[in-house]
Amino acid sequence: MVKPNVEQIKSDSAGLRGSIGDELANSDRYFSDNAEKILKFHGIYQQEDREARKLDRSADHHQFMIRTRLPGGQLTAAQYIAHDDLATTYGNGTLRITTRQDFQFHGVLKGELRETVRLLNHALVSTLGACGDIVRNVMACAAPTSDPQRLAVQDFAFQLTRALYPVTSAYHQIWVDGEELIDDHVVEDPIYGKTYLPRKFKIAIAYAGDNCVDVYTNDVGLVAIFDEANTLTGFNLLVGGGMGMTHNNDATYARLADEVGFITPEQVVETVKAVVTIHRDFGDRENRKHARLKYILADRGVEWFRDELERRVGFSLQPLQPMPPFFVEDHLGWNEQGDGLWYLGIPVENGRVVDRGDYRLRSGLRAIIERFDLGTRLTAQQNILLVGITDEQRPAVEALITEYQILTVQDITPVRRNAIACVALPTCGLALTEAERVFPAVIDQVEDALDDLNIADAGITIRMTGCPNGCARPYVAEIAFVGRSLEKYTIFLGGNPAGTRLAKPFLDLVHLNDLIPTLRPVLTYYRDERQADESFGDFTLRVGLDTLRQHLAGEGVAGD
Ligand code: SRM
Ligand code: SF4
Repeated sequence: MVKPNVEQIKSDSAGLRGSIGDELANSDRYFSDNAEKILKFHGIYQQEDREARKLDRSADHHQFMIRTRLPGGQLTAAQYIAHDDLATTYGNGTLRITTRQDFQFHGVLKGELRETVRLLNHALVSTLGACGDIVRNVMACAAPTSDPQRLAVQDFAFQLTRALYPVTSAYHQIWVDGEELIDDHVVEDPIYGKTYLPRKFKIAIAYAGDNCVDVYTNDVGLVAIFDEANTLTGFNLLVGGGMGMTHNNDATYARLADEVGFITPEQVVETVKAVVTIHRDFGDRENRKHARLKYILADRGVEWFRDELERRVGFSLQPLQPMPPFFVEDHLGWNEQGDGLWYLGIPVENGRVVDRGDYRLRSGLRAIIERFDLGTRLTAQQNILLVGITDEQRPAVEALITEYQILTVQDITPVRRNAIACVALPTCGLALTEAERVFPAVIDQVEDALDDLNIADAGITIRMTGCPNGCARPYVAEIAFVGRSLEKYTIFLGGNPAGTRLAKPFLDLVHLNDLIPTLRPVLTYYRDERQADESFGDFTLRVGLDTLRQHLAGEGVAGD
């Protein structure tokens, strides 16, 4: 059978309807290939529990992942509680904070999809556009602030979401109203047209100096620039970042966004819309592996891109404004909001909100949020911020943290604090190896090694993914373990703590059990030879990966 062509399926979908409505009504536990592709635009992925399938191939293991779309990672207390309720009723009893500040439910069955999405919408949470060839969740620094200039920056996450939201009545008809689908309602989307974008499109907004959203890894990055009086003057526009690549395919690669120019706050929405239309019009619709905006920048060059953008918006971009060096502020611990209130950033290992034994993170978060009616923010490092806490509430919040044995930032090492892993097995259909489930034990080993070497305070950024698609943005980490084949990983080294430099492949096909033993001599070398305040990533770059390889082979400086 000929594989369905995604472009044709999108075009035939009548404004993202496809056959979803009809197929929801049948008794199958899964959707057809064509419907599955359109379902993604509604924030829903058809998956299988790959472990259960391995154990019993005769049974049907279809289940669904639902991703909610939360601009800037912001949720009210009621929205958080709605997520938490649904994780129990229809999910697998956990909530997963994603690397783009969203929540995911796993393990939802087909017959439960409509009710889950309907209840989310009742809580004013949408899943439309969380996945698919469209603008995804717009990221922004999650830290609450009362500074109007900084609030204005965060508000662009909402303005851009609204401006780039798909125009379709299908979503409400299918999931919320449950009406019969009437094709007369089809309106062609003014930005996306009938075929939407050639591929996904990602936007992030950062404050100059704080790269907590990994701004250079996005299709569009906006870096807010303030003048000496702390007034927002505009944004440096970055275009063409992306992480996804395929092993053994040099035509695919991770790329950092180019710095294209400076725009005023009034020009932001129009400019980003125009960038989206350039992707729409020039993106590769033949080869999905070459369809991201980054390849347009790489193939045609930044000068071409700037000209095309200026032609579309009708004004010239200003020269890039100077920016202070980036660092990453993860917003964990107790912090002042500036309005007399506090926010508390709580680390969530790999974003999995779950109760495990005495560590009752999920129950504890719910208890705190419910009792004090606290808003929440999800961060791009997969952590959660509880916001709007008064001086008087602080002791009671801390008592609940202790009661539920929730780990705070004081309880974890710098290396665990900076660690991120993607979901991978058992739900991700593309995973070649484990990530989230094995990563805590890998970090245990790193902690032991750093402790032995007396450098326990080294907050090396380490990320792991189950395949090269890059969902935990591994290629900007100082150390990355990227799933390669059964239990084996490619090790990348050389990103920096600020997330503004790409790591390079160091060793290939290293077994999970050998990752840290293999790197231990490099860590020892780092301890012995690093310069004052030199990060691990900078050290690997200075020394060079070839020297480090020779070192490992016993040809260079003696190891441990
Ligand atoms: Fe991702 C596909 C999970 C952030 C690059 N990603 C997937 C799928 C949907 C697998 C699939 O297509 O069947 C994964 C679902 C796993 C599961 O069971 O839940 C998945 N991606 C995730 C999340 C949940 C990882 C996490 O641990 O948090 C993140 C959800 C973000 C969100 O809320 O929207 C997630 N994915 C990313 C990022 C990071 C980012 O956006 O900042 C990237 C790299 C940046 C980029 O896009 O270049 C990323 N995901 C990919 C790719 C490679 C795209 C490419 O250009 O090659 C795929 C595969 C694809 O699209 O074909 C992918
Ligand atoms: Fe799945 Fe690969 Fe993304 Fe991990 S990086 S969630 S394995 S697609």
